[in-house]
Amino acid sequence: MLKLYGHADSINVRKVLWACDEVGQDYVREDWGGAYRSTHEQAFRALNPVGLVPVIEDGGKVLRESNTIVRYLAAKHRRTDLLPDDPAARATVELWMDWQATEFNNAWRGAFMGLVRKHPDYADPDVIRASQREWAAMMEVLESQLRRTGTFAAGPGFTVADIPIGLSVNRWFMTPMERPALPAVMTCSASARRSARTGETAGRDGRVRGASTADARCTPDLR
Ligand SMILES: N[C@@H](CCC(=O)N[C@@H](CS)C(=O)NCC(=O)O)C(=O)O
Repeated sequence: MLKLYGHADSINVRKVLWACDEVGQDYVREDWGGAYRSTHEQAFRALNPVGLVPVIEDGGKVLRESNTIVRYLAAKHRRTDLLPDDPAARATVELWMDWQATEFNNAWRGAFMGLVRKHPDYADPDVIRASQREWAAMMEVLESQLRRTGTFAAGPGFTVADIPIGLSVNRWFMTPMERPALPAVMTCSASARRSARTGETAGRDGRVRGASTADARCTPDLR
């Protein structure tokens, strides 16, 4: 059984929960990080010297980095619809995941930490405003891409790229701030939310999705 280390309030842990659901991977999860067991504990550092969640242990293999874990799960379950074999198609999926992990993720940190988590290190209104501007610019990039593809980040079908990007978009809508109108993002996420609620996009193997995973996909990500 795959073991997932990390608390479910973490966006990066939620990526793994969502991916497990997509591929029908059973797992057990332990709360680490955040308000739970400290990732400074030696037991955790032995698994991940970087000290961040999520970490998984699967068949004796230990892996860290949420996007890597998401790709691992798709590959392990031979879900070439989620992560294509064709090098060019695969690279397109990966480039959107890399963009999420680097540019997109870094843009929203100041606004999210300041406005939602109320973290004292991000209390400066100038830092928050600068982050909001960068975040909006990244959302414009996504808006243009979604206009081109119709619905999903890397093309016409759902792929693993939509997991990190979908969760980041969730934060955009849930953060209390002014937002420019982004019609394609709005339409795509509305239909994704509807699908997630009725279980249309996941559980293709007929598996009933657990409440924890539905939570990972649908609830306001504001803790
Ligand atoms: N690049 C890493 C980032 C992981 C990360 O930043 N994790 C945060 C939670 S979202 C963390 O472990 N923070 C320390 C803690 O929660 O104690 C990944 O994608 O897995």
